[in-house]
Order: sequence, then C-alpha cells, then structure tokens
Amino acid sequence: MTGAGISVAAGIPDFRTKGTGLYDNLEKYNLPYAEAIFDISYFKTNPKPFCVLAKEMWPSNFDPTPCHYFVKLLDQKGLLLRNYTQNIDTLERMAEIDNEKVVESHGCFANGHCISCHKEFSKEFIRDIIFEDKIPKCDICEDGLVKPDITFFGEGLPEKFHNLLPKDVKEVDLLIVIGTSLVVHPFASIATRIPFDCPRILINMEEAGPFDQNDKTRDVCLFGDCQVKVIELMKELDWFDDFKKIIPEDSKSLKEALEKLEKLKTENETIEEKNIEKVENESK
Ligand code: CNA
Repeated sequence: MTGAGISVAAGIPDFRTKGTGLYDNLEKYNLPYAEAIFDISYFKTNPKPFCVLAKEMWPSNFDPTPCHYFVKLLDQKGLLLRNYTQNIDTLERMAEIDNEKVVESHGCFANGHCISCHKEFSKEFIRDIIFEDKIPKCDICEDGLVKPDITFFGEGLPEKFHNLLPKDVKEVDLLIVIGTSLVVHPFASIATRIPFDCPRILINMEEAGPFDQNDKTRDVCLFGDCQVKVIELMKELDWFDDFKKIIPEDSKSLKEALEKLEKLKTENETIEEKNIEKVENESK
C-alpha cells in the first residue's frame, strides 16, 4: 500500500504533512473546507479550484522515486502480489511497474470523462484546456464538466480495486505500507482486512492507521524518510546492486536519499562516539 509520501521526493506535496502538505496551502482557492477541492459535489458547483490545482500537479515533470523502483524490484524478484496505490501522479507507470500488478485505487490523470454523459476524453484534451486556465467541458452535453479520472470524495473506487481486493487480501503474506496517513477509506481498511497472522511493515514519517509499534508479534514500524528507509532495507537484504540496475543513474531523488543516509550515518557515529566517551569518563 503506497500513498502521497512516496512521491514527495519527486517534488509533489502530499495532503496532510503540516506546513508543506496541500491542505495547509489552499488559502488562495477560497474553499469552504480543505477537502472541497477534491469533492465531487463542490466540483459540480465550482470546478475552478480543482482545475488550477490540477495544472500545478499535472504529471509531466516528475520522476519516480527510489520507493517506486523498490516496488518494481519486488516484482522483478517475484515477490509482488499487488501495489495498491492512492497516488494519482502515474509515477508507477513511469517506473514501468507491470500494470497488472498496480491498482491505482484513486484513479489517475491518464484519462478523463464527462461527469454527466460519461463520454471519454483524452489526457491531452483535458491538459490543453487546463493549461489555458479554462475549464474542460463536454462537446456532447455542452455543459457537462470533464474531469480526469481521479476519484473524488463522494465517488466510487475503480472496478479493478473491488475486483482484485477480495482475492488479494486472502493471498497476501506480508503487507508493506509506505508514505500514507491511512485515513482515507475504503483504501485504509485494506490494512485491517488482511488475515490477522499476516505481518505488516509501516514505513512512514509518523504513526498511521492501525499500526501498533508495541505489537512485536505483528507490526514493524520504520519511522523516518521512506526513501532512506527503503534503501537501508534493500542494503540489509543485499538487493542494492539489483536496485541500481533498474533506477536511472541520474535519479535526483536517489542522490538526495543517499546523501541523507550518509548524513544520518555520520550523526549516529558521532552520537556513538560521544556515548563511549561519556561512559569512559564516568568509569574513570
Ligand atoms: P496524506 O494524507 O497526505 O499522508 C501522507 C503521509 O506520508 C503522511 O503520514 C506523511 O507523514 C507521510 N510522508 C510524507 N513524506 C514522507 C517521507 N518523505 N517519508 C515518509 N513518510 C512521508 O496522503 P495519503 O496518500 O495518505 O492520502 C490519500 C490521498 C492523497 C489520496 O486520495 C491521493 O490521491 C492524494 N494525493 C496524492 C498525491 C500524488 O499522487 N502524489 C499527492 C497528494 C495527495
């Protein structure tokens, strides 16, 4: 299960991180409440805020991050049952993770439809209009609004989610959750629908959903930057050489994560040296 946190290193803000998350930066849209920007009832009355935001977030200049390539590596190793992502940025497609293995649970920008007559519109059609700061409208029912196929609050999840989930929750033997606050349902409930004896790993900046860091029988919580944590994990597993073969050499987010890792190592070594010094001084 992945969420907006794995794409932050690509330059796309998440929703709920204090200060940098989208919800803390919506003043300019004059919304009645933050979630309104992705609410289908609100969109029907005022589509402008979403269209302005969609222009800013439009997936074009963003590259997949180490977390995306970690998922791809899991697949290459024959270990990936499914990647349920909440992200709408299509970075899984850009990382070329097998499409069969990915469930874009909240849809994505790849296509769009008229919300009245459901006529399909291409991504390019919608993009061109949004980039001209206009609102995409249907050419058949004239007033029908056209929006990318991302799931708004008040809309159902894609069929693929409902078709695959019942089988997947029975088959899964390890759940890895990365970069999500696990507050949006029904997506978040996957973590509790899996069998009780299925171990779960949370890799996130903060606590999320049902994870219990004190439950050593089931949950493992790795708190911190998810890019750094997946690199540490792959190094522990001796997978890092395989990983380097699939991630582009010039990946900016990989370079940044490796720099952070190096810095953390130096800080930990300094703390350790100071602790040893302290113990030595105390025993004198
Ligand atoms: P969220 O509620 O904003 O939560 C993000 C979580 O990721 C938080 O718990 C953060 O602490 C954590 N996080 C942020 N950065 C990092 C990091 N570097 N390392 C580790 N953890 C980090 O977002 P969710 O995905 O949980 O919420 C679901 C919404 C967000 C979905 O409907 C998405 O469509 C929507 N969204 C998607 C994108 C995208 O596609 N990139 C961007 C923004 C929002």
